Amino acid sequence: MSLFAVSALLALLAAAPARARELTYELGPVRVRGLVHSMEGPSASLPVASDRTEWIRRIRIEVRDEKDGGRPAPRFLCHANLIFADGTEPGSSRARRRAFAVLAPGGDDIRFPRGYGLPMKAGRRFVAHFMALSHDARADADLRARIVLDTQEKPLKPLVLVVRSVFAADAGLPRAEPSFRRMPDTGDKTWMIPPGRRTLSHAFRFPFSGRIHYISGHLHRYGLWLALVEKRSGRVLWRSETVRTPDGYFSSLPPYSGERGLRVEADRAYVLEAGYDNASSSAAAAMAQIYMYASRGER
Ligand SMILES: [Cu+2]
Repeated sequence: MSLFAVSALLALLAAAPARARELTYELGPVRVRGLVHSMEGPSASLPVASDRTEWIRRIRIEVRDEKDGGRPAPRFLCHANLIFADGTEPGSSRARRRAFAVLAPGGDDIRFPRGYGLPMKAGRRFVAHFMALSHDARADADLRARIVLDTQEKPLKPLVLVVRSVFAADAGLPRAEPSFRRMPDTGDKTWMIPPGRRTLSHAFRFPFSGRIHYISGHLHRYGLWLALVEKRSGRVLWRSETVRTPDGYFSSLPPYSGERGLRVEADRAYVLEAGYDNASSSAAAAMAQIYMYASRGER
């Protein structure tokens, strides 16, 4: 082998391990006119299958308004999900569908800590889904969403998404209407919060022991904070205060990201807590959700 061949091979080996690439999914356009409530907006779905086994290191979404010269319009994001499809088409049986990544207002760019990622097996089918909303009665937008995945072939430690929500029953509040009449499985995750301050909570058991390496969350307008608490000891594992955007309509929750992670035990109870202060004089539709990306079995 010539010296040139050896150095070419070495260069190839140095480049080969990661084999990073960017995957882009274009969704839309969807049309938004006037007020559109959360979870009731127009949506777009795209069935996808990965052509190789790879690992997602970062997920982000860009929402643009074609009527506004293609300018970024993140205020129209309700949510975007990557959902394992397992043979079902968008809109058909939901029984085996499970989101493995969720992007929500203020949490539209997920970067996992070094060494961790979401596995995507070659040939596994999933759906990229985007839903719009509008807090603006004068809105008139044609929206396109671009979901971008940064991936690599070199294996990372796998993360599993665990989602938990405060339900209307937990909060002792009526569920939002007319939302969700057609989505009975998710219906009572949106409820009507009366004026004033209150703390809402939902107790749950973590489905496995391991470490949480990334947390994002979702609150509606008037949301103040979100926290993950160990029920018995009252120890706060994570708490994030909302940062209000200038328009005051949605607020972002700074995420948690850590290589060390937060230890969780399968046999232990945890509580999702959310603080709200409805400053208006009438009840408002609200939600509280946490998206925990955890590695199973890590001590
Ligand atoms: Cu919501």
